[in-house]
Parts: sequence; structure tokens; C-alpha cells
Amino acid sequence: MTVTRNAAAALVLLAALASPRYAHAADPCQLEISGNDQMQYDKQVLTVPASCKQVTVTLHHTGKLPREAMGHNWVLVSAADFNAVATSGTAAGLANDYVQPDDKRVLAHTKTIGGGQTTSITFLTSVLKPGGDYRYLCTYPGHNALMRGTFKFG
Ligand SMILES: [Cu+2]
Repeated sequence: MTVTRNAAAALVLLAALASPRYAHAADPCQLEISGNDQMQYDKQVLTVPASCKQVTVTLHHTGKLPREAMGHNWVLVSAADFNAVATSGTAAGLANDYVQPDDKRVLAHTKTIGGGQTTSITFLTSVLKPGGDYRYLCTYPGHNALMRGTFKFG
């Protein structure tokens, strides 16, 4: 991946906006993440303070490809369950949004969307332990190799 000078400058700006000084400007319990046609999320880490009773994650697909070809979702798991959930998600298929129905290892998940679409999921943080080791991933077949990140709570 090539990071241009402008992109680097934009990242510095985003980092500045995300600093505590500007915390009042955005609800820390509302998170945004994007996926693209290059099979990438735009964030490798999402952080939520322990004070959030519930969290909303909004996923944007900024690409153009349909969900059958480049579908993305956002699935939250304990780090230890990452590989098992990725495998059973693939088997579950698009009709189930690549998540096995009633999979207790899945702490939260969005629908699977295609280019230009947006979806969101709101969940209670009572399913999480502050300081726990959590990951998120896209369970569309093969995507978790690139589309993964760390979810920090508390
Ligand atoms: Cu994906």
C-alpha cells in the first residue's frame, strides 16, 4: 500500500481531531469504519471507553463492487475465537451474512453489504470485559487475511 504525502497529512489531521481535546465533538460510543474494493478496512484499531453502555458501529462500503463479489461485514469476537468464527462464517454463506446463526462466539455483527452501502449495529457493552482481548474481522470468504483489527474496550 502506498501512502501519499496528502494521505499522511490527512492522517495527522484525523489523529488531531481524535485527540481528547476534541472529544466533545464526537460521541465516543459511536464508531465508523469503512471497507473498500481492495479488501481493506480503513482502521486497524477501534477504541471504546468503558463508560459506554452501548456501542454503535457503522460500516461504510466505499467501493463499487456488489456484495456477491466484494461483500464486507464487521464481526466482533474474542481474539481466541477469531479463526473459528472466520471458518464457520465462510460456511454460513451470504444468506446468513457469513455468520453462523446463533453463534455465541460472535459478540456483535453487521449485515454484509456491497459497494456504496452503509449498515450499522448497536450492541450492549455488557457482553464485553474492560481490557479484554477483542478483534473484529470481515467474514466474507478470504477477507479476514486483510480485513481485521483490534477492538479496545476500556
Ligand atoms: Cu470483506
